[in-house]
Amino acid sequence: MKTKKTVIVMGPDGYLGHALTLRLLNSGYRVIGIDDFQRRANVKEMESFSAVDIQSPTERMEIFDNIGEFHFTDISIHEDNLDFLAQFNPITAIVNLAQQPSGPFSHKSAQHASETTVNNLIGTLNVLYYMKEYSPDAHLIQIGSMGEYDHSAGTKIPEGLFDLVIENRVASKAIFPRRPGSIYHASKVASTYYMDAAARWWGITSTDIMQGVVYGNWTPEIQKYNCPTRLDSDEAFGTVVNRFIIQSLLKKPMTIFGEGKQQRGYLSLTDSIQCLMLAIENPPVKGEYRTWNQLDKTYSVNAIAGEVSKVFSSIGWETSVDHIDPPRAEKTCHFHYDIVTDKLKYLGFQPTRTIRDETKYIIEKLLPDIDNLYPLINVIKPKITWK
Ligand code: USQ
Repeated sequence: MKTKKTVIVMGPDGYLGHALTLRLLNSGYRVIGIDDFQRRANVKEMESFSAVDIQSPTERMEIFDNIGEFHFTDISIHEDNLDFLAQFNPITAIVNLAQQPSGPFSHKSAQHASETTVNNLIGTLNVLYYMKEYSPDAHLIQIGSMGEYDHSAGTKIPEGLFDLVIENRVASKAIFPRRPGSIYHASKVASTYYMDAAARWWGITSTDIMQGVVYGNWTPEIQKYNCPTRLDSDEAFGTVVNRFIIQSLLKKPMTIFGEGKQQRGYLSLTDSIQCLMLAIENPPVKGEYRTWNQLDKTYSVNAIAGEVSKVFSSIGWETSVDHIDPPRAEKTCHFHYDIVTDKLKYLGFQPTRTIRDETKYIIEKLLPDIDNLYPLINVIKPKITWK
């Protein structure tokens, strides 16, 4: 019998981790999950909840077990020893999604800043040391962020590495300059340097993904197994498209920060998982630190509000917008935003779902029980600021 390939998913209870676990199990991989359920606790701390009902951890495990081979351990990657993972060697890939993913949450207080830093950085270091000692042939895949770069730099942004030219001399490939927009993004920048160093020092193979903002809730496996991933809409864990959909369902104006002309790269949930699978199935050369930019299209926040409102108009539902004082330290005017995304194109990435597709899907899913959403009115207005 052919042995199944093994992938360690760190964070299988999170927004991306849950959807990735379903896809891997459905594709015949053996999946080893590690999670401390921090995302559930942090959303509770924001006095919020997932707009889409999600199963309990136990129910999710049962579903995973029924699809394929899934092993789970309830530990924190930044606090606990990972040596036990060696029993699952040979490991094809380790996907580290066990990270605190929110800029606003990291700016809630000094304690949140420090917890985000410890969680994300010590987590990455622990994984790298584990790999060095026990699984040197595995491939680490880590979600970095497009926000590691200066969004408003005004230059074309290459895929992480570029030819640095100073006084007509070309340096060997340099990491493109970083200028993180939050404490959270700064933790991602530091992880980038650790991963690059681990390739040079210990020959660790890795892919560091500079991902844009993810939206939506649909994947074919979520539909097939009726096992949704979470959909947050609070200021910390709700990304902008998802927030605008919920705000419009609640008949509240979409909260555009400032002028709303700031651009970002966006991609749907299922397309983010498609890219992660491409990373797993196409590892870099052994010992290489690889990095790429992961997004489908760039939009301004105003354009996103436009996309969401078009879908609502098509069902006769009125929407509105409110330009509010920007809570973050970011430019909200127009700037040149040009991101190279050649590597994923080369691997065959084909975006499949648009903002309109996901808006339509979420409306259909949530409309029948819309009354359940009303408490989310309390988490619309941003309270955390960078100031
Ligand atoms: N925005 C609004 N109104 C809102 C919420 C957000 O105008 O109610 C704007 C923000 O100012 C920003 C854009 O929408 O310009 C995106 O914000 P977001 O909250 O959807 O996403 P962000 O904080 O940038 O972070 C998300 C993920 C993070 C990931 C990042 C990729 O939470 O994990 O790293 O997207 S990127 O934005 O490219 O850095």
